[in-house]
Amino acid sequence: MIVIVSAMVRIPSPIAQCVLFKMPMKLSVLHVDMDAFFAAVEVLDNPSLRGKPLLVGGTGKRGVVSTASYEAREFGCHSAQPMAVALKKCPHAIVVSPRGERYREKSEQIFEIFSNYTPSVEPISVDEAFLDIQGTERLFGSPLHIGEEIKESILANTGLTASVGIASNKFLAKLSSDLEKPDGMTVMDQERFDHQFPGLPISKIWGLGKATLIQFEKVGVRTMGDMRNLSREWLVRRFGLSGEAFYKLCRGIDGRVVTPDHRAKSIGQEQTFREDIANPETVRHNLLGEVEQVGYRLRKHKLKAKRITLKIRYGDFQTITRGMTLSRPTDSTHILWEMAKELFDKWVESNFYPVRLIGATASHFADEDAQLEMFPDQFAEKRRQMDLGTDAILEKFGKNSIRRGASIHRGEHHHTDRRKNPE
Ligand code: TTP
Ligand code: MG
Repeated sequence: MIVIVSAMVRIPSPIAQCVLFKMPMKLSVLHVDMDAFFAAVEVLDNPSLRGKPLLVGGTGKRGVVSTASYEAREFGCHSAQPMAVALKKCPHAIVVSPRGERYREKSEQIFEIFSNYTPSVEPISVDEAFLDIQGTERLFGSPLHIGEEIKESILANTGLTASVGIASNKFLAKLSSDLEKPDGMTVMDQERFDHQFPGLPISKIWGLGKATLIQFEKVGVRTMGDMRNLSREWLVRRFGLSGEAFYKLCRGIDGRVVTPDHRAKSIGQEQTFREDIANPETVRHNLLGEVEQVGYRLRKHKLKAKRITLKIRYGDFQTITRGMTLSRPTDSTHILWEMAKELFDKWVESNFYPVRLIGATASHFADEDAQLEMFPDQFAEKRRQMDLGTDAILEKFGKNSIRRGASIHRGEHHHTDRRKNPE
């Protein structure tokens, strides 16, 4: 306890003063996250599964749970768990293979609905997005009204439920959408922020893993309110840049803005796991799904990227990136995955630690150099056809992803023109 006393904030910093003097919270960001997405789609298409413990995922030896229905979660099953472990916890669970194309179809319907409300939609994954709702009140009414309408529209058009969080920034909006899941609607207004936020466990901080939790527990910090008692200096000394982030987040401060794809300088996709993942295969499985999404979004926006970057966050919030630059821009999933896989495998070989978050980002958009087209890559057309085909039936984590991954792994169609530039 001595540690805490010595770390108490004595003079409020400018940020702490903002909090003390209560800057009004403008409800400008909406976060939507579908409930048990893959499982919910399966139930929709096969109503006899409703109310039953359901695991969607790979059934093979190294099968991984993509998601578990809420009924299966009661037995301790969850995403990114080896299927064998999940079945030990819930032997009577029904296992279903993922059907990526169906999830993509549903995902597109959902994103179509978002775009009716604002052009500023930032996709985070197939079933999740931030919406900037500033300036939409005149057209659509209060933030709460917009949130309710979006939920209703999703249900009416897709038959699925979503959880919505509305707040003054991305961090609070994402945290809020999770508070009343499933079918939740949470507005983090000033009153709720004052009353509920300080008591929330710090595990609600997006990306804060077990190792960091333990470090905080050791100094008696469990809640956001507890964390506020630690000085900025202490947090930075202990956690570096992450400490700076913690200092702000536990005060509900987050400066990140909603960045829609068409304004983005990069297109990325990331996955935060609910617990640290110690099995590299599981992480790789998720990474492949992300790269497929990134490729799909590049092609959708007619963009080609020259650089791919992996983001890896450990359980202690420490984040590293590994990047590679190509000599010519690409929108091919095959090439992006080859790069990503190489970066990933190199990192796994050198120092693998349990992972809390994995992300893939394509950046440095450029036009294809016309001159290079004079020497076409003989496999390019084949890859292009494959991408066009899979765009229609794109799988985030499903069977086709695994097949695609396996074929790439064996080095089929192996031809790339690239310059490596690991960071
Ligand atoms: P999530 O939104 O994280 O989870 P969820 O929608 O299944 O459940 P929740 O109600 O808690 O939001 O992920 C969306 C989908 O992405 C999920 O249905 C399956 C897939 N997925 C994976 O394939 N692997 C993973 O590790 C995670 C977390 C998700
Ligand atoms: Mg979800």
